[in-house]
Amino acid sequence: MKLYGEDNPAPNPRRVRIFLAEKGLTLEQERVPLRERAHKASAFLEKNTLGQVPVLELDDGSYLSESVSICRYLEGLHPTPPLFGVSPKEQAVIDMWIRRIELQLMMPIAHIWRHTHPLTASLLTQFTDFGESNRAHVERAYRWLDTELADREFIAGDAYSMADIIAQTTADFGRFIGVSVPEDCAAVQAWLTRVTDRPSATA
Ligand SMILES: N[C@@H](CCC(=O)N[C@@H](CS)C(=O)NCC(=O)O)C(=O)O
Repeated sequence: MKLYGEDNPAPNPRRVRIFLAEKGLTLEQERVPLRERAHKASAFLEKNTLGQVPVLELDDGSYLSESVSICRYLEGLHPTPPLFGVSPKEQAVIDMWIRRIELQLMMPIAHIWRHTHPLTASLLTQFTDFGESNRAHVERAYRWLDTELADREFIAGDAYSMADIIAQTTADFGRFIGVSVPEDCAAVQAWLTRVTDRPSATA
């Protein structure tokens, strides 16, 4: 197997690297430099027609994209420690939180990135008012998450899971583009410190 990705701050390839670190796994890796548009070259589009990283090349020569799907596949091969839950309820709750973080937090942060940031200005027509309007969505999402995290250690419950990886990579990317967790969201700040203290956070 071989993992195609990009260095930080790209959040989606980092999800898989943190997952691998939590599992104690290593994979052959190849960098796809996004600034050089290597992800849109025909050789890479053969691996993922969307031209996005990460992509996992399987031993049978086929390719898997979507960071969560790649991690689910690796979880199937290496179930311990479980990061997608074990019981049907644990699995559903973690899945719910992955979707909630992606839709409530990652999406507005992505809109701010795409529609206001100088690094993406040449890639699309930016609607800066729309981009800016998403700052309020991010703040609302963090305040909601703060109430959710008031009485538990991790995003989906008492155990660290893939939902924490999604939220951590999202929060760190948000900070990179200048959208940080509000200072007074104490529970989110404490959770972020907890996940940042894990050795996997350096991935
Ligand atoms: N839903 C995909 C998103 C992948 C994605 O957007 N990756 C970014 C890098 S963090 C990328 O390749 N962007 C280039 C593009 O979308 O053209 C996943 O979870 O893997």
